Amino acid sequence: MFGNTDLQELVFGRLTLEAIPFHDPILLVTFAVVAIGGAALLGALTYYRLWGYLWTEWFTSVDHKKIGIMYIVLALVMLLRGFSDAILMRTQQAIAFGQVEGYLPPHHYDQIFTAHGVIMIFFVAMPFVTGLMNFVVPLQIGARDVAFPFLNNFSFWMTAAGAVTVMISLFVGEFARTGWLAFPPLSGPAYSPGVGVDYYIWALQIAGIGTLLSGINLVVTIVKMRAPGMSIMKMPVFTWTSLCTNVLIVAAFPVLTAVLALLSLDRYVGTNFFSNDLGGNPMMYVNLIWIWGHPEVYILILPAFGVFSEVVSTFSGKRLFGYASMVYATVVITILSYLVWLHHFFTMGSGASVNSFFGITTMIISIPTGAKIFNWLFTMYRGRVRFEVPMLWTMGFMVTFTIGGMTGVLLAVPPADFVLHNSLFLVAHFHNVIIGGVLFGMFAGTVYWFPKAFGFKLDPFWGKVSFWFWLSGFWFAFAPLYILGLMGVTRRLQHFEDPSLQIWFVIAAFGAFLVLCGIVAFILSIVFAFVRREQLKDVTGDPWDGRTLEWATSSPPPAYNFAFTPLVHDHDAYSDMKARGYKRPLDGFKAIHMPRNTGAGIVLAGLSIAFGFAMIWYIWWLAALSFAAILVTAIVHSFNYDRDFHIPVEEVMVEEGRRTRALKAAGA
Ligand SMILES: [Cu+2]
Repeated sequence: MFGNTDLQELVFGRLTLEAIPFHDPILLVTFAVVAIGGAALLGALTYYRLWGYLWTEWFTSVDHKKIGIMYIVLALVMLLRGFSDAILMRTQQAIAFGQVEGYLPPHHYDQIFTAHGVIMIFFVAMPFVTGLMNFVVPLQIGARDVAFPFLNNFSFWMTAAGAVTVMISLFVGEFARTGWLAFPPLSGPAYSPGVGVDYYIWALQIAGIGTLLSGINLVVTIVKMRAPGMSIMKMPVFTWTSLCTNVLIVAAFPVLTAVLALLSLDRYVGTNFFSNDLGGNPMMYVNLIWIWGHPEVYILILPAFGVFSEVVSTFSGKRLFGYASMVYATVVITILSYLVWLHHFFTMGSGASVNSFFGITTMIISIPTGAKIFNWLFTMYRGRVRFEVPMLWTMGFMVTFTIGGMTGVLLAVPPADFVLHNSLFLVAHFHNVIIGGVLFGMFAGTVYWFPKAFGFKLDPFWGKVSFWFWLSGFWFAFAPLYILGLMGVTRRLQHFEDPSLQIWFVIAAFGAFLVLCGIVAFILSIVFAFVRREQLKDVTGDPWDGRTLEWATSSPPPAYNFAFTPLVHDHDAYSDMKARGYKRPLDGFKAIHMPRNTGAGIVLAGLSIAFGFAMIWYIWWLAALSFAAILVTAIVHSFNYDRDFHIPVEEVMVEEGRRTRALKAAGA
């Protein structure tokens, strides 16, 4: 079969049996676990005849609520992968001192920190944020769905396809060893001739299409599909932060696509955009990728800020303090986030004037951010604060993120950054703001809106356990890194000589173990929610005494969200409706126009994986074939006119009647 090298190359490109890591015990064990777990899952789905249900009700669904839930499931699954990489790194750094080499050789360790960063940002934080926005925004603005339902389904599957491409690199070939931003010339063909960087490029390009399209989708939805009366200064704060986030996605992600395309040209056709010679300029790559990279961190944190605004005002039982200043702060942060990117490489040598400019703009960002913190505190002031689980995550955020923000301002001082650049202090800082900010925000939002999505709350006991393990685990894991960074310890080291440092890495490893307990407890809070759903059930549709429009619907909301498009008078639309004595309509229903589910999204994403894999391994016939199939599928779908239907008025009446009766029975 592999006798004739030309034929072999023609058919399999550079893919050979050597690509399968039979020699690596860690990967063999991982493969065995994934294979057995996967087989068990597939077997159970087949045995319980769930494929049909999954295909028609979920995989092909164009319902923003279901797509939102699928994004969050993807984020939680990838969190397990991304966190197992973290545990591998923490244990290696806790033991690899002096004569002890540890169990991860350098080339494997480099892949792990690269994959960890890529997965946590692109396949955990991004799907988490996009999932929450997808589920909540149309409900908050009184819309039936997003502007482009099919595009929404396709965007989700392209994100999932990117995640699958990264996972394939675990068992076929290798992943990049360059760090999560793949700086050239290390990521160029001269220093990374293998498939690792190509996996990186194609996984991000495929997922990037999904992200950009969902960004466009949500911007159009928020601008064009708000309920009557909801002027922009009557939009809920979560919707405002989502609007700014998606504007940043539309502005920043094309830069990532372009810079990765230029790197691909260097790798595939031998151009010299980012090489060290022949006119290439590696720092151009670093500038371009951080022109995307810094807005990216605000793409992640702004929706979390939106979650905290909703949670604080709901659980303080008060209007949000300083609504207008909250909106202005969000817009100012959005604009400034595009003017700070060079603080990621003050050490490039661009001179005092340029560094001072970027140092000052970076410090200025802390002002609108600080304004938000004070607005949340003033909202709680004299409020009847209920410390339900979402509020616990919010309190944890306020303390943790503020400290992370302060170390950020410290790093924004170029002379200080010259000392701390690429040290463990920097690693502690960005985990401080991403875990303490984005992740705590996503957990708060998930616990807050879960009863809206499923009709029952997450288990509060395990929810609280998860919070306390995460909060204590975070500080045990990263406080030592701040200290090690101040002692000059560099990031991304696989082995150490100085034994006096070891105690700090052991404490950090203990912290990672506590976070693992936090993850397990979070999963248990979901499992026990389903087990105890009768006790945790909420028929009112408003388990927290919410203030914004999504709480006016029942839980879970009907596929069409609202039988009648609501009229809005205030950004706390639902509290206002309740104050005006809002009564659910009992008649006057109409048939409702709805888009039909379609399999085109998942098929196109599947073909994109095949195309990416073929490009990575130089299997040109497969690349051409899959590309042609993508074009044909897209064209066929565009001619499929049977794309929508009407829910008959009788069905709407039955649905609304059932809900009105349930509410009455609950005394709501
Ligand atoms: Cu930055």
